[in-house]
Amino acid sequence: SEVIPHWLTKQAGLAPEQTAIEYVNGNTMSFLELKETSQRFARQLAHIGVQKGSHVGILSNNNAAMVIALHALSYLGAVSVMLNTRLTGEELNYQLNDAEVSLVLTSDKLINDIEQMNLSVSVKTFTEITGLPESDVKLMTELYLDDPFTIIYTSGTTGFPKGVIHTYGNHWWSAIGSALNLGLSAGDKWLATLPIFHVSGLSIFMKSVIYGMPVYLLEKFDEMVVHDAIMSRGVTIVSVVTVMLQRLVKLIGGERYPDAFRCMLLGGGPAPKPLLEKAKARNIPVFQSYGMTETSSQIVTLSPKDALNKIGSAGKALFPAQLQVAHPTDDPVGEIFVKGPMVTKGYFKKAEVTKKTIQDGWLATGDLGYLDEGGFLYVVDRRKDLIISGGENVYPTEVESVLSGMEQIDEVGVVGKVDEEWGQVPVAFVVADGQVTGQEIIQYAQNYLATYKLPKHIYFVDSLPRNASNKLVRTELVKWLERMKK
Ligand code: S0N
Ligand code: AMP
Ligand code: MG
Ligand code: MG
Ligand code: MG
Repeated sequence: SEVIPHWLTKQAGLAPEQTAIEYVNGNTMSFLELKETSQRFARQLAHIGVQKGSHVGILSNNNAAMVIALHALSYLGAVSVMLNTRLTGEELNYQLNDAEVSLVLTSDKLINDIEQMNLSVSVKTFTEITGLPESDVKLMTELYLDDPFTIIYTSGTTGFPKGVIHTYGNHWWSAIGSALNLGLSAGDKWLATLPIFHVSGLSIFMKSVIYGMPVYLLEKFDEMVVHDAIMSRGVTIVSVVTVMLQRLVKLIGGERYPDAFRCMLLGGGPAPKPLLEKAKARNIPVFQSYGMTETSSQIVTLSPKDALNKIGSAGKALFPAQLQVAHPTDDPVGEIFVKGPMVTKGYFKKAEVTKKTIQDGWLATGDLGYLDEGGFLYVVDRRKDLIISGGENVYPTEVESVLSGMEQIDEVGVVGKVDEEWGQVPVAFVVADGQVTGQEIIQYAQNYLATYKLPKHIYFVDSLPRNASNKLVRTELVKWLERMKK
């Protein structure tokens, strides 16, 4: 395995005084401070038994302590399992158990809610850790690019989430590929408002240590604060999902972003053409991209110089990546395959699925698309049945299996419905015994499912469309929805 110096130690040596993290209140933390704080945190974690190979959950909304914990775990050679704070206790326990997590770290803000959840492993706050004595352990001075660093769960078509393993090398090459595309500028400052528990937010902090670049850290998305950061805080790059861009476009009106603001990196799902055109009219330099948890962030990106004539395209594969569309017939549309050093080597403890999904390095994305004559990718459909609501994934089977556990429900089918705000939201078609209301169904489901997965509407029907082998035909449900609109 290739080996590089520990990237934070290296950056703290190259640019000790350089700002690593800047907060909304104006305070900053330098790379040297980040290194020293992370190393101390590592020794404190070691005091309670965290060691090489430990799996530690990080369950927090964006804050600096979470970034410090992440680097601390890398100094111990431990793996960070990044947990989505919108999940219920049920959903979290599934991931904690599957990922073999031995300890969860969280914030002071969340600890009370988390204590109500009955998580199956011990939970400590970042603050508690900083009060512990330091153990005199040897910290990692080098990183082996093939070693695992993070695990992030993503749902499969079967409904059960799978842990995507990212090695140091995956993150390294993702950051390098992005820089070869966007370029690096000495004045760059990347705004982090996307959740760090997603690879969209996490990858910004990997780039930060690898480039020596400051990150302007937001604890929560707020379009006014993002707007202000672009207008007057020297932010040059912002990563967003569609719903965020929508809110920003509404806000900007006649104003013009400063020229130093050079990239609005848009990803995580499809972007409606009218939105891209509006952004264009307001001179917002949108870079549309295509990527997924498995690719450690964007793997295909469209630059603004092509944005005009290639509107709707996600662009071309980043330099160290390859892209193919498999179309066994004359139809140019087919499954998208990607390959490259930023692509995961597999799912944690899921050898079978890994073998099926990644062959000869090529990852079968399950998404459908086509390449134009210039080699630009157009994504036309998502992974089978996947619903994306505001950048969060909802798998119909996951919602269906929860709802069908309700006694009064005989059959259920879930599909995505177009939504002004979120892009898509899940709705459910239910065959019930007549004794249950939509509200009761939602109340029941809340115990098991994150809010964004709850059906926004329940349609009571007499039967569900099924094919000859009695399988639910969701495409037929989508047609029912379309007919109802008329
Ligand atoms: C858009 C966000 C910020 C919306 O959340 P907001 O406004 O903060 O809501 P809250 O105040 O927390 O809650 C209010 C109510 O809204 C519900 N709600 C919240 N989010 C959603 C949602 N997504 N869908 C439906 N409902 C939602 C709450 O539940 C609450 O409801 P009530 O009041 O009933 O309790 C937030 O959703 C957000 O942060 N979304 C983005 C998530 C994300 O990052 N997705 C990307 C994942 N993909 C990847 O990581 C790979 C691609 C990638 O790397 C990438 C992606 C984008 C850009 C760049 C890259 C890259 O390549 O670098
Ligand atoms: P995630 O599992 O959260 O990483 O989500 C990745 C999925 O988002 C991909 O497999 C696609 O289905 C979808 N996606 C990402 N980028 C785009 C895009 N530019 N257009 C359409 N869908 C996208
Ligand atoms: Mg996913
Ligand atoms: Mg997503
Ligand atoms: Mg039942």
